[in-house]
Amino acid sequence: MSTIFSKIIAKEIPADIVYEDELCLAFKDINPTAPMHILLIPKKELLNLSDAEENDQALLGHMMIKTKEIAHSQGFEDYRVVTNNGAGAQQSVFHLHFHIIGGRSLNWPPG
Ligand code: D5M
Repeated sequence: MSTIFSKIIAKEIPADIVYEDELCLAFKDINPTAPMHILLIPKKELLNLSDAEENDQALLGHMMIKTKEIAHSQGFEDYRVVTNNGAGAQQSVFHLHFHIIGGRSLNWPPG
C-alpha cells in the first residue's frame, strides 16, 4: 500500500519539506492551488481518514496542532484545511494527507 508519500518520508525522492517531527511531515504540494499549499502527512501509513482508528487519536490531534503552527510559520492566519477521503472525493494519493491552503481569497462551498 506504499505510495509516493512513503518515498518522500524515506527521503528517496525530493520534496520541499517545511516541517518534520517523529510523527509527521509537511511539504509543499507539487501542484499548488494557492500561494500556500502544503501537505501534512503522518509517517504512519494510513490510507485516509477513514483508515484511522481510535488508537490514532493522539496522532491526529498532534497533526491538527501542527497544522496551525505550520500555517502560522508560513505567515498565514487565514487558511483552509482539507482532506479528500476516497476516490469519489478526488483522493489521488492513498496516504492520509491534509491540504493546508492559503494566501488567496478562498471560495465557499468548494466544488
Ligand atoms: O491530493 C494529492 C496531492 O498530492 C496533489 O495535490 C498533488 C500532490 N502530490 C503528488 N505527488 C507529489 C509529490 N511528489 N510532491 C508533492 N506533492 C505531490 P489528493 O487529495 O490525493 O487529490
